[in-house]
Amino acid sequence: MGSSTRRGIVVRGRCWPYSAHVVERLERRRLLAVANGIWTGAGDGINWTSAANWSNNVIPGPGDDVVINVTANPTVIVSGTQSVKSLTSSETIVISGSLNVAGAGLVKLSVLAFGTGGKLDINANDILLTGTSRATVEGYVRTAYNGGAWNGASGIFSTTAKNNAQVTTTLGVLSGADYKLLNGPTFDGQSVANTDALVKYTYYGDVNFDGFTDGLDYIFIDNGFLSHSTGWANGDVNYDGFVDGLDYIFIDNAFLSHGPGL
Ligand SMILES: [Ca+2]
Ligand SMILES: [Ca+2]
Ligand SMILES: [Ca+2]
Repeated sequence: MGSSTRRGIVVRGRCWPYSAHVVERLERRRLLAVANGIWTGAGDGINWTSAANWSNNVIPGPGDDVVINVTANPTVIVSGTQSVKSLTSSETIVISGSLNVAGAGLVKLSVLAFGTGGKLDINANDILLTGTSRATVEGYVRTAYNGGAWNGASGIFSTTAKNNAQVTTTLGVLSGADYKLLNGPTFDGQSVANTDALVKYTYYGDVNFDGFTDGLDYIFIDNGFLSHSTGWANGDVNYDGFVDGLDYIFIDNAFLSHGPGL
């Protein structure tokens, strides 16, 4: 009932009836226009491996820019072997499997945690974490780095650094407060809060995160050595808790290589 009114589009004085088929095709095209990799949480709302949690009901792959940001504040569990192009999340992420960031671009995270054997491989990318402390993040890198072998049981990895035959690059960790003091308010184009933690793929010894290892870094490192300090900011670039001759071997090697800015 009520459908007797003729519906259509008036063109040149003639009313052309709608084609239900055309409308259906347009709607389908609109749905397909949503990219893969957008978290909807429409499945179980928690598991990365539940396709129904993702746009188009597709678990994202190495060509997809992943964005996890919903009104609810779920803890998203990553399991299995996953690879994405880029990763941005405002929600808590717990990695129990392995997650590889295959593309180029800043990884933006809030709270990051690892289950047993969980691995995040950022290759040559950087990370900005808004909900995880510098000390916790440094622990993740230390565990993965495992004295330079990059074969730790879990944590934040860089396969790019591992495969660097010159052993000039690694992952550095700074607090937002230290970074801002040295470089100003933005990191890879994103504004930084004092409580943020930053991870940078850079040269051994680039303790100020400007992408080079140079005399300015040596001022900080020498000071760290003389004051028996620790942490990346003070020159403990191999994360063993000391600034000592072993760090200087890595740092001098990177300094002498004069690689391009990172
Ligand atoms: Ca949320
Ligand atoms: Ca530097
Ligand atoms: Ca050290």
